[in-house]
Amino acid sequence: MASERTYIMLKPDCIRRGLAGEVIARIERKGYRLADAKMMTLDEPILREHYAHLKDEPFFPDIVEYMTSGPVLAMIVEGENAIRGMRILMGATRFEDAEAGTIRGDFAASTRYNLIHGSDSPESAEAEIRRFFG
Ligand code: YYY
Ligand code: MG
Repeated sequence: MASERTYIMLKPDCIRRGLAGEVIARIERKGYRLADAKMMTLDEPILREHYAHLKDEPFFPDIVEYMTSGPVLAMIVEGENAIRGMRILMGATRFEDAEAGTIRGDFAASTRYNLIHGSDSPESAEAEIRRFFG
């Protein structure tokens, strides 16, 4: 399979807890490459686009509050099968389902404060890289 690019974002709790280095090390040890990275502070309009599939959920305002609470590290991660591979490395969305050995399984004790975002399909990877890197 050809090399893929996926959009990965270390969320505010990951930065605040000083876990960015640990998470990036796991990504690199897996064999993926960091193609680009930048610190950003998000605002509500970009989150309305990024989390459009959740905008009618009762917890959407909490997500916005959390995701704007501090800087994130936006990254483009590259490698063979990187989109699906990064989802496996991250672990399940619901923290109680995230297996030990995954990033969320090892470091997250909450579904909201789950450290990391990763694109869930080739279509969203393309849209998200465009959204955050232009
Ligand atoms: O792609 P992924 O992050 O694994 O899950 P999504 O279903 O896209 O949800 C995005 C984000 O929303 C999730 O990482 C945490 C938050 N969230 C939440 O706070 N409570 C839920 N019940 C579901 C999702
Ligand atoms: Mg998602």
